[in-house]
Amino acid sequence: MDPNDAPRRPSTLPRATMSSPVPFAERKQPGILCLFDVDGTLTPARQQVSDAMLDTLKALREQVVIGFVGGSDLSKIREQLQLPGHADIVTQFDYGFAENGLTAYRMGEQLASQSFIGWLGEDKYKAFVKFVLHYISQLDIPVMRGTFIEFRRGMVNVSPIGRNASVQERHEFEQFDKQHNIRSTFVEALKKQFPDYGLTYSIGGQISFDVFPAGWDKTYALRHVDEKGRALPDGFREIHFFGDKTFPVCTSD
Ligand code: M1P
Repeated sequence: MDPNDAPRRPSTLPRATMSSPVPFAERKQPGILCLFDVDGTLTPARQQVSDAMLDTLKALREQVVIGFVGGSDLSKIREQLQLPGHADIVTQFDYGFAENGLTAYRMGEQLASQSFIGWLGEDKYKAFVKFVLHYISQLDIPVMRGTFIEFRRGMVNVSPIGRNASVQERHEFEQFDKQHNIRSTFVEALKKQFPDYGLTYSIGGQISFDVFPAGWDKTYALRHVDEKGRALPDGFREIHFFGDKTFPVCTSD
């Protein structure tokens, strides 16, 4: 389903919250986990989910175990997936993975996680931030807004135009970037500057790229559901991922 096509129910209309889900082993098709990317998959980029999409997911949840895997932090994902009158998103989905799984929930309970800054260390991070801000200050792009670096638990998100860009400005930057390769050139400069940092750069959205330790991409979320091919702890025999952009990522080493 194209999330743009789905009709929107008025936000004031009260809706029943999700009743308690049946245990994983009692789903109609047990042993199957379906994970969904957020931007461009469950919702248009940075916009709200439709009622039609939530209804579809609710019906799917009767069949299989479902989860979302977003790159953004949980509060941003809530802005997109949480519609008025619905239960909290970490209970509407069996698994909720924000920041690629660095913030993780199973059936509404938070799971243990690591942090980007703990992994990289303050000194290396400071050198990285200084380089990024200097690089952006030298760019000549049509529009610049605010929040050029967003510090998240599991990654940093770098945006040449700034994360405060409006929806219209996002679309324009995306087109500009397609012509001028602003983000891919930026990533190459970072890889050259920090070859030994062990970082991965992922250009997944419209106006930014994510930076995280190698291996901390969306596959990180699988650490919470499966370990080295052995299905732990929930015994999944199939895990399906649905996403709009499934390109190889660029690693600095
Ligand atoms: O889900 C893809 C990306 O979506 C957003 O990117 P942008 O703001 O550039 O459209 C960000 O949340 C990013 O972290 C995420 O990877």
